[in-house]
Amino acid sequence: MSDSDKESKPANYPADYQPARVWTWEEPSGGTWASINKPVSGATHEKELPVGKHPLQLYSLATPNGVKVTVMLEELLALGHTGAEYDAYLIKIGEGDQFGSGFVEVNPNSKIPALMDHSGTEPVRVFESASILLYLAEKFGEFIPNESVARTQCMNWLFWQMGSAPYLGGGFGHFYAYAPFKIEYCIDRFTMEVKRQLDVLDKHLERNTYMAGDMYTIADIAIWPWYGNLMFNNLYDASEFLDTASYKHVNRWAEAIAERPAVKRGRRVNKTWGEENEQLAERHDASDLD
Ligand SMILES: N[C@@H](CCC(=O)N[C@@H](CS)C(=O)NCC(=O)O)C(=O)O
Repeated sequence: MSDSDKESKPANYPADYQPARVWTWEEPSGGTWASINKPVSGATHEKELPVGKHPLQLYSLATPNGVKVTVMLEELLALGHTGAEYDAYLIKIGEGDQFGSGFVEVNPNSKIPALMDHSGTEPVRVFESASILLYLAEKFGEFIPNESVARTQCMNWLFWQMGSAPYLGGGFGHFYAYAPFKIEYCIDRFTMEVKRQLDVLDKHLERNTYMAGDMYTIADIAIWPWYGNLMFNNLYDASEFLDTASYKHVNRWAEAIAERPAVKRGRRVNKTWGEENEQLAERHDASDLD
């Protein structure tokens, strides 16, 4: 690093690292997820997935991406769609279950949530949480507007979530909560972006009851587990740091959704941490949530 480079860098900038010409994987990074991160895809071990009695088989964990799907299924069941009955099996991502051969066959990207629909003549695999929400919304004709303009607004916010949440989770959450040491440059960069996103949501929710207007849709179901949970200090213990109380319209929306009985049920499924009465490792019957 030249003297002029050093002068332009903040005092706490890690000055001694220069990337090699070609990156090689020499050792785990040391962060919270170091033991499961690797630069190749595919199965690491043979492991069949269990299959229960219901048409829909979910393989997941109650992270925000997982909760999107269990909330959607509970909402569909609440409307009386018995075809949305499901078995929810636990995928322990901290222990590498997502790299088992059976899971990789359902989702080659090795990330929860993953869904198998056995209701038709051929089983259908569905992965990526927004794809699962859209699949279920279309299959049951619920939580998605029929009219083209309203449907497009719903899609805008559904895709907004998929593009934005990685900055909140993989960016802000990683460097604020999981990295082995605090790097001001990274925390500043992603805090700025997350606060900008919260401001986008706050301004939108000042004028709209839900993300796509008056109707509660898969856009809300996708956004709430991330940005709603942030309002309740359920993610990264970061509410104070991000001053989430100041986003009052996001708080109003988050609280209204949290009161929905299906949301209360869905957020418990595949949860193995927190208060004991909030946990349900696997769900195979509606009565499991009584
Ligand atoms: N874009 C994907 C992201 C899914 C995702 O990142 N899942 C995380 C848990 S929230 C996971 O399975 N991580 C395991 C790993 O990265 O090995 C989706 O929305 O479904």
